[in-house]
Amino acid sequence: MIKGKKTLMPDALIDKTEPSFNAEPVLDALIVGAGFSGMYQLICLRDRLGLSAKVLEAGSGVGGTWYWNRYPGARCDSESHVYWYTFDKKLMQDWDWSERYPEQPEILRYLNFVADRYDLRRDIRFNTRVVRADYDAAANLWRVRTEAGELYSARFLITAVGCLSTANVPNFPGLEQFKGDWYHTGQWPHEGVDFTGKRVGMIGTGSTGIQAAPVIAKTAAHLTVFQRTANYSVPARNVPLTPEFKRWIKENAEEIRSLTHETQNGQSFRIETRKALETSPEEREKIYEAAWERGGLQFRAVFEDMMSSKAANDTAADFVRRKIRSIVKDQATAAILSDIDHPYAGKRPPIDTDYFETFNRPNVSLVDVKAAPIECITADGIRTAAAEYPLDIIVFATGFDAMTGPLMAMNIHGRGGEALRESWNAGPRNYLGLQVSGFPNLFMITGPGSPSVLCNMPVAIEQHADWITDCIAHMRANGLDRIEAQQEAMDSWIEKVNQAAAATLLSTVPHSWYLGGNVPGKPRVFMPYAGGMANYRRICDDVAAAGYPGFEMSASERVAAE
Ligand code: N01
Repeated sequence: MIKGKKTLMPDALIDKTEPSFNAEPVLDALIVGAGFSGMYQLICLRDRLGLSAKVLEAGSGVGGTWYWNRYPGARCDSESHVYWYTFDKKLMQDWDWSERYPEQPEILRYLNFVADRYDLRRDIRFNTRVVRADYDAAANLWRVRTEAGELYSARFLITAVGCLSTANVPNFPGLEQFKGDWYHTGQWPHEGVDFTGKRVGMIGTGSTGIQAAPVIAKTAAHLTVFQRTANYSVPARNVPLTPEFKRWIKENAEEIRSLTHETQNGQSFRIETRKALETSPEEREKIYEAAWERGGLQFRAVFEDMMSSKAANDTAADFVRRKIRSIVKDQATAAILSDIDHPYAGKRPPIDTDYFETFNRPNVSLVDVKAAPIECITADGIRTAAAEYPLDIIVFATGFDAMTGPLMAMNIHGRGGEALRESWNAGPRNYLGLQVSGFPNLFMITGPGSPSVLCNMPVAIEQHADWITDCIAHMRANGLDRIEAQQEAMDSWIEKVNQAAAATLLSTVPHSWYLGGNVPGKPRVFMPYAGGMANYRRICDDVAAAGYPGFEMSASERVAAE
């Protein structure tokens, strides 16, 4: 590795000849990101295939999402018994979750446990942010540069950068003059934030804000929630796991794993086959009530037509709105919270612990910034079109430049210097979510064009990392070292992605981050593949079994001569 380069060179000055990049041996694979996906991809490539592989990670530890998102109340919305790796039976037997939904510190402990167990840290370079990646066609290598100016060369470049890792801090005028402290939930300080006695303003009521508000309200002198789009939420009903349930998980780990491979959302519950519109209003009410009591993401699975028929969805939406109005005592606040403009689960549905109940506390108030938008941040707080709110702390629960943001931040350039940013300027395009034409030997884990965020993430991650591993193994077995998605395959896959989105209500919500609606100027394109994880797995398996049609594989001269 070349050390000591603290500044980045202008492109024209970069020596792209192999020797200057080769102070460290050329790697078989370079993986970017040490969260769930990068860690597993390292295990696959290094330990399963015996390749030279390294991971570059911007953080100082493993964990990805769970390393960065340390905000109060951060907890996974998937249940713990499906939110883990399943590639190693023994690993599943050796780890115990403590609660129905694992909390951020526990997930981080789990990922550190995995890193220790498989001795991953020796091949992860921490505090290392990738700032540019170029495909060098002559050498058939990826040349990767870090913020510190280090250079890496690798045959395969694999992005494991997560979908929700580029913080979206809205460009409100005046933030720099705010005298208090401000934080984005996705870049939370490791030492935590003490809200005791403080006037806190929180902007954003997505899954994050809905988790954070009840916890912040417990210690803050006052919490003001700034809501732009009202949101649904269903109780999580988190509980400690009983010894019996823990035993049940161990005894049924394999069956649970199989089930998560069969379902379209990678969860261990199936979507019911009954239809809301064919169920009597009384029966429907009972079903919703039972799902509300049970809590969690299953609420969305109680009727088959909930996500495809607006009329069916209206019955769920109406039920949740009535619940909000029955929980929140102040009717003006209840009206703002329940004035929801999109179908239930049309945006990622949050689940919560006492979110709506929090608005009954005397130290919590709600501000409708749809009615009176935020105009600026002042030295003392937040000013909307209607009033100024004095604050000591502002929490931005304002989400992420989702899915494409982390990839764009890597500044990737493919064959002929083509920038990914340019090639995706009208929205992401790829084949199977895995590869982009013009970017040979670049694989993306759970990026756009794959089920990704519409699926329980560890299930989607293991499927992608396994597929990429099998693909590279196939290439090596056949003396091939170059793979690139073909343009026609990409075009027809994107058509399928669009068709799948159009068949659901997911694509009807203009402000959803699924289609970039939360970031000003971002192309409005529905990004994940909504055709279901089990279907997607079958499609990917079929492609592999048929010898990878849609991908062009070849041997560079060096490999051909070997
Ligand atoms: O972000 P979001 P998030 N002025 O984009 C508002 C995952 N996750 O961090 O809807 C005022 O959903 C914005 O308003 P609007 C999960 O996949 C998982 O909450 O754009 N408000 C919205 O209310 C989730 O979906 C878990 O009108 C502004 C909020 O900020 C994803 O992460 C837990 C604004 C952003 O909501 C992202 O969730 C938490 C502005 N200028 C999150 N800009 C677990 O499973 C934005 N907003 C544990």
